[in-house]
Amino acid sequence: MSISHPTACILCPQNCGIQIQVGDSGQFEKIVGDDAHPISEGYLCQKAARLNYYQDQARLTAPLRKKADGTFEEVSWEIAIQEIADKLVSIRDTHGGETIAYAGGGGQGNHLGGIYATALRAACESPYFYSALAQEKTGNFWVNGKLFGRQNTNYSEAVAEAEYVFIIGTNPLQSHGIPRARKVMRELARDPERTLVVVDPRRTETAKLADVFMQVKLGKDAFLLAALLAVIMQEGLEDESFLAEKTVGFEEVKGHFMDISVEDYADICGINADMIREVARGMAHAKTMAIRSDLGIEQSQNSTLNAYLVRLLFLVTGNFGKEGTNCLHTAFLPLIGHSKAPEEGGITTQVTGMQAIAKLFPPNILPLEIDSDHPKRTRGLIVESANPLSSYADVQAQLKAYAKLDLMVVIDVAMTETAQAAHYILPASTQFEKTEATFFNLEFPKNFFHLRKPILPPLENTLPEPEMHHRLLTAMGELPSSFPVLAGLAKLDRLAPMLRIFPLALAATFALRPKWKKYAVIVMKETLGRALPKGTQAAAVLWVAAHRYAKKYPAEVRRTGLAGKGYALGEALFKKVLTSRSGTLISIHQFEDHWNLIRHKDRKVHLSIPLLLDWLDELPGQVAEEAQQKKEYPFYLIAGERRSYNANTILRNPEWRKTDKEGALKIHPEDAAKLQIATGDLVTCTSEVGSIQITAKVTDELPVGILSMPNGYGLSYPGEKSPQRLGALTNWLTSTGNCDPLAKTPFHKQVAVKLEK
Ligand SMILES: Nc1nc2c(c(=O)[nH]1)N[C@H]1C(S)=C(S)[C@@H](COP(=O)(O)OP(=O)(O)OC[C@H]3O[C@@H](n4cnc5c(=O)[nH]c(N)nc54)[C@H](O)[C@@H]3O)O[C@H]1N2
Ligand SMILES: Nc1nc2c(c(=O)[nH]1)N[C@H]1C(S)=C(S)[C@@H](COP(=O)(O)OP(=O)(O)OC[C@H]3O[C@@H](n4cnc5c(=O)[nH]c(N)nc54)[C@H](O)[C@@H]3O)O[C@H]1N2
Ligand code: SF4
Ligand SMILES: [Mo]
Repeated sequence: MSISHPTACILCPQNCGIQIQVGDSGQFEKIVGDDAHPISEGYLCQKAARLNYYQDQARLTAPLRKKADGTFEEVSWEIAIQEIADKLVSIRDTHGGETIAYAGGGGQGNHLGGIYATALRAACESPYFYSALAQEKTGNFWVNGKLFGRQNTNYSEAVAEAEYVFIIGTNPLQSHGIPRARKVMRELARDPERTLVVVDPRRTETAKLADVFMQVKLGKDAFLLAALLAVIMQEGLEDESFLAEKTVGFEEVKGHFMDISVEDYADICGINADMIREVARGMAHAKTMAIRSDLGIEQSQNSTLNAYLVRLLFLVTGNFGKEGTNCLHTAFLPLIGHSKAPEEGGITTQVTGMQAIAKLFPPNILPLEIDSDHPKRTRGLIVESANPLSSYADVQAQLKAYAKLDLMVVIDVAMTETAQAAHYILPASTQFEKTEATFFNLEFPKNFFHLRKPILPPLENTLPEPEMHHRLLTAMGELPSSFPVLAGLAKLDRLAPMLRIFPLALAATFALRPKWKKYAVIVMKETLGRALPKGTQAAAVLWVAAHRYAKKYPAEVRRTGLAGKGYALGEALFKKVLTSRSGTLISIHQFEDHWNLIRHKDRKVHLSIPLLLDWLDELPGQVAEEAQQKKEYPFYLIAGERRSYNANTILRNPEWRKTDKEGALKIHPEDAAKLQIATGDLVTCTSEVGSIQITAKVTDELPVGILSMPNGYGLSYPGEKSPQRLGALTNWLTSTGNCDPLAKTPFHKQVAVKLEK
């Protein structure tokens, strides 16, 4: 008999609630939307139905160790863990923890492993955490730090409610990015009282719904955004009372926009000046406006400046912290932190001197940190739940660098491109075989959290990541394998939580063993975690999260229907998170409290960022520079388009795709005619660093001179005779140097290439 289990889709950051009907032999029989999920409310896209290709994929079934001839041999967990631990200790004690780096920490559905990995990083004394977020969002985080006071302030966007919606560099009809995206976007498009503006160089599915489609020239968004702001300020359309009450520094900002020629900037970004004026006025006069942006302006020219200009647009028009606008939100467990600038003592990397932003380091510098003669070059690399050799820039540079590592460990569920390069591979249980959660709960005024329970037993010989991290710490001599006394007290504590036996015992333990404090997550998992319902051990960290959150936002937590004060409220929230199978609301905020989320002491937005205002002033110079660049690579490739059948590199079996099996390269009919290319032809696409073969598709959805291909294709998967590989890997073409000067986020949407039939 099959049973239906509530869980979540793990294919994009929306993590829609789903119900999976599991058959007797563990097969996924049916997947439907879960109406009880507090945010997705039963919504799904077509990808969720294909999750069986994740659960039933060719798995890693044993720890693997690389032999001298480059092939792998199976070893026991004991051997793998002890050898990895010994090597980590040896690198740390010989060269220093700064020569060890960690990359990954979770994908679209799994962030609990990354939390437990903080203990492993502490044991390695490694300050370097490379994250996929630092190849898209760190420019945003840096700007948020300046405007709102901390880099870990982040905002939501009320696309579902706003009267005027400005979508730039994102295609929610395919990539989602907001809850129930297709439904919300179609309702918005149908409503005659509301306006949808879409900015994209490509006529996307979302652009087709727009009231105003601004087909911007690739990478020229900064000119468009600056022109919109110039119209608003030159026509005096800014929200004066909002600016006076809630912000400082407007006069200084304004000075940089008053002399901008809207006509000139309109020419450069390829959009009619009248259209720019109409949209600027529309934004300023709308009762409520929300802006949603994503990779299209993050992974292209001027990305950190773009982040600033987008925020100025909603701030200058007063569309912030109110219903139907952009609002800061709280975090149950934060995805990111706040990093000090280097001049304030913030840490930097050894070889390239890169600063941390939001506690993260950018993948684009990783090959340079390894492939160097510097005495403190990176020598040990742990990759967990990420696939850099397909998702980070410049595969060749990475391959060359990884070959120089003294130790490379990959933790994954499948034999990935990156795992192939490792010395050791550790097989993880899938996200349906363990307790998991993401920290992508980024909503305001209602915020939620979804703890997912395992719905299948773990595949034999695989382990959840928290268990691997504990075993590594034990083998490194940092922690015992169990904590019987504290675990016993944790069991008692669960019988009568209000006696606070566990927190007192935990504090006493750390007083006695101060060294264990930095491994607190593991200690909790092995004590409190063991007292939780079977299979939910890794939820132990949520106990801390629940208490912290309830202490910080008591009124907001109580509005969800929970009773109690202080510690009791924390316990109630923990219990609710632990027992709600479809996810639960954790807070309901009031708009007047929004301003407490600003982290500047004066609770105001600090509008002026001199470095970015200088960058803005220098924009026109870019045009002259580009004109001089040689035309060896006449096309710009958008290297990584979200389509119906891609989901980063989570699904490896190409059979999961119902359409677009080879991930076609889109090309404009004029360009195709010139090169005598027809749909279905195999073409060679070459950049400065590499070359791929890919199937062409002729379409006028792109402008002349621009090509587009999907991300997440070209992964190797075991076939009947040999590994099959359908489609091409974008990152053979991308280089590490083509990136934002400040955040080092790659310009994947703007790769110069040439094309041959
Ligand atoms: N189907 C699917 N959905 C996904 C994912 C997936 O792999 N597949 N991945 C998830 C992840 S990790 C992320 S980060 C999000 C990303 O979500 P999005 O950012 O929405 O996705 P993309 O398609 O990469 O890029 C968005 C748009 O930017 C446009 N663009 C390219 N260059 C420019 C430019 O210079 N200016 C402007 N204004 N636009 C430009 C592209 O044409 C594209 O329509 O999607 C998530 N959702
Ligand atoms: N050229 C180009 N490159 C891009 C992009 C682009 O648009 N263009 N997009 C970028 C973006 S926005 C992102 S977010 C990154 C994403 O790139 P990555 O961070 O590398 O993420 P995923 O592709 O999601 O890889 C997740 C890995 O986790 C593994 N996995 C799945 N479940 C588990 C589990 O439970 N435990 C463990 N240990 N492993 C598991 C999968 O097998 C897979 O190997 O790609 C980036 N790369
Ligand atoms: S891939 Fe589709 S179903 Fe899955 S979380 Fe994203 S929007 Fe929801
Ligand atoms: Mo992403």
